[in-house]
Amino acid sequence: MSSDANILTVDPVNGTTTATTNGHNPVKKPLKAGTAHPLDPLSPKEITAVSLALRKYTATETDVKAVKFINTYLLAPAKRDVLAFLGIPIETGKAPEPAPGSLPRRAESEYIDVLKGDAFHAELTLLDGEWKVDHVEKLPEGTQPLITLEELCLSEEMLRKDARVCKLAADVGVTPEQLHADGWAIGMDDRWPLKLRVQQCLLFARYGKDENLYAHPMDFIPVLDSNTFEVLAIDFASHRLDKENPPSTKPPAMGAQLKRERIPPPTMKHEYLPDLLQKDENFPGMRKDLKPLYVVQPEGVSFTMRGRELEWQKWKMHIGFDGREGLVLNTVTYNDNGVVRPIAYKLSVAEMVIPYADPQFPHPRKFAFDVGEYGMGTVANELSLGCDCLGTICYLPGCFVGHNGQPIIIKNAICIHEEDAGLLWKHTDFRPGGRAHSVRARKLIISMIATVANYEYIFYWQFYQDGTFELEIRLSGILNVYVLAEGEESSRYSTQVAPRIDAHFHQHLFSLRVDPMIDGLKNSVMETDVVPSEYPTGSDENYAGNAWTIENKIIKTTSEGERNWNAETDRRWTIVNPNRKHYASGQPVGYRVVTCAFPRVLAREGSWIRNRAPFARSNLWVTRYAPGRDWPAGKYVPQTHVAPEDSLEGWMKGGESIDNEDIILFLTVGTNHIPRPEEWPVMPADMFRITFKPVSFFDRNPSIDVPSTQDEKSRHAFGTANAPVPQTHAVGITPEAEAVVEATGHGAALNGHNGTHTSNGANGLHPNGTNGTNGTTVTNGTNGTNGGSCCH
Ligand SMILES: [Cu+2]
Repeated sequence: MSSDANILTVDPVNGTTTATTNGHNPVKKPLKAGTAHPLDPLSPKEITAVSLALRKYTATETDVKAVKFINTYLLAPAKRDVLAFLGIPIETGKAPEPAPGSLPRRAESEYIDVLKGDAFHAELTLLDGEWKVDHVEKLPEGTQPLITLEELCLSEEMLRKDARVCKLAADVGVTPEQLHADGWAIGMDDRWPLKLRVQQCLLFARYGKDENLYAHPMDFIPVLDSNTFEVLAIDFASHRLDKENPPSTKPPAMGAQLKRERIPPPTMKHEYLPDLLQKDENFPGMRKDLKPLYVVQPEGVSFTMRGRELEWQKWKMHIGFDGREGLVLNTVTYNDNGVVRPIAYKLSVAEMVIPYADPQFPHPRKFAFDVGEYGMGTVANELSLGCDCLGTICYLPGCFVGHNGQPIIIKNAICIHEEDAGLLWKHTDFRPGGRAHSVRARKLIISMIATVANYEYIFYWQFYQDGTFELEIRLSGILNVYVLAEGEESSRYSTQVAPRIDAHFHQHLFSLRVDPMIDGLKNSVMETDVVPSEYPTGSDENYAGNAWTIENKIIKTTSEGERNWNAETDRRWTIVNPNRKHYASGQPVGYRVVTCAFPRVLAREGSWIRNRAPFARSNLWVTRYAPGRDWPAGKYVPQTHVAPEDSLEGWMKGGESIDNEDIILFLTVGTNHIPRPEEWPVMPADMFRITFKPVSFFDRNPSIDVPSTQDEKSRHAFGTANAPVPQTHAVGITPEAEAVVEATGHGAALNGHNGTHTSNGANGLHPNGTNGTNGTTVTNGTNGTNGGSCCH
């Protein structure tokens, strides 16, 4: 931990915020204890109380004998009530609606009768300090709420006790203790009635403590009942050594056995933990040439927290959390010189699906919905100070319900901190004597990391001083792999990343739900194509042929609300408020979606994946907001065969107006992942961003008022302004090598140290010469930023 660490923490039970220096001495009392925001997630105490109320209800009103709780979460008050309660106007410039005296505190819960397998949904209200059950609904047969982390973990334990599984493992030299299972949703498999709650278990062997078990994939995949943990089937993928008789990709009938040889797991180790790596005699050792790099904020952070409400650089928002979506942002507003301007009511990753490409049974069952099947919040990491985020950190807790009804608390589920973000803007007047001015950017990052079995998803919501905000998603962790037999080659659908370790191609398709309120609730979406002029070269309208322009189109109804990106026309979408126009551009105020991360599902029409995840077929969906329109693939996702009517496709029907209405957007973003050997045994993070940029929203550059301050801690790397050193240092040349360079004179000749290099010329006319930053006497021009402030 840095000695300068100044830590803000939130009491995971009461939600109060405290600040400490060095993690020990309180320097500030809670900003406001137990600050009540109507979208605050259920506290651990509330989750306990809800469970208790439901236990009482089932004991007295029903014949259910034993339940396991699956998910308990806030049932949010109506949108307009929340805005009125918070004093946020539903139209910029107008007074907020009259605040309700109080808002009901309500909760939803799903639980399962473990004896009969029935699933229930309940709604409760807090009345006079006590949770009352409003109603309980038995869900239609076959409806399965989230698969829980506990169910996934229990699968491993139960498989080790199954004689058939142990025998199959022993046949390839794996003991029960070495057997490890990653529980997955079943995806699709018609061999069992939907009422059974089923999971498939991808198996791996682990031969030593903490070692990388994914290096030892096993060849069989048991299917389990998640309530009774009975092993229902054991599936094998065929292997392709017999090229004359390639196996069918059709799933086998129940009980059918494939004619195939067993494949023992590869035993070669592929470690990533340093202590285990060091045991490998071929490992050259950890790098030793990295010097410390600290992120230090000696005066503390520039943001304030009031409960879970954050304010930073004119931005204000509420940071929510639930077991299903994990990190969510609510009621995002921007204070534009005293005018509170609503931007978004809610921002969240509402769904995602990871379809794998290999058609050979049982691999097509791999298309996990990591939000709707597992819950991104339930697998959120306990973040570690000085490791996951650097600098001065505020953590927020997350909480969800366990099978027993008790809360499971992640103390540091969400990290909030600031980072330098490079240059915000700069201009140099290139004329002799002209001034240079540079302003550095700061970003505020609100992050969460979720581990879904082998993968890590790292979510960064980032806010900037120029009114931009974005979601950056990083993908790390370990590739999902299957075993190859000796001599078996990868198929067309995978990469052999290490001997006999086959990583299937797959997609990561996220559904980003945006509930906008750009200067108010009434918004539209404008589609813009960038196109060449329709007038030919040589024509009166376009003689030189240079003309190009934009074509704007407002998406009017849900019939045209399903849109796709077009790289050729550099298509972009802007969420606009048609009721407010920019004073100069005449365009409606808006926020534009900027990203190239627009893959679409590659599975064919009629595929299992497309039927269950229609959202993945298109990049943008715009529909009307209505309470409950939260889950693009449906509220209950596990074991669906098609997305239910109450999901995104259903909400697009009827041709409702989405122009100047309260709308929501679902953006399908992500990556096509073709595994590389360099992503083995652990993936360097892949990354993409979805950026929301103000367009005609602010009168001018809203960051014009960001001060330019010279960082007092910045230093010359290898000398001082008065004692310049050869730039050979800057490229990491060792002193010994440098001596050689100087002796030959090449260093001086190459880098202009002698003042003769033209690009660093002393006449001050070359742009590089006019604004040098290294403070040396010769290599700078006449008006550089050297040695002074960033502003001259
Ligand atoms: Cu991937």
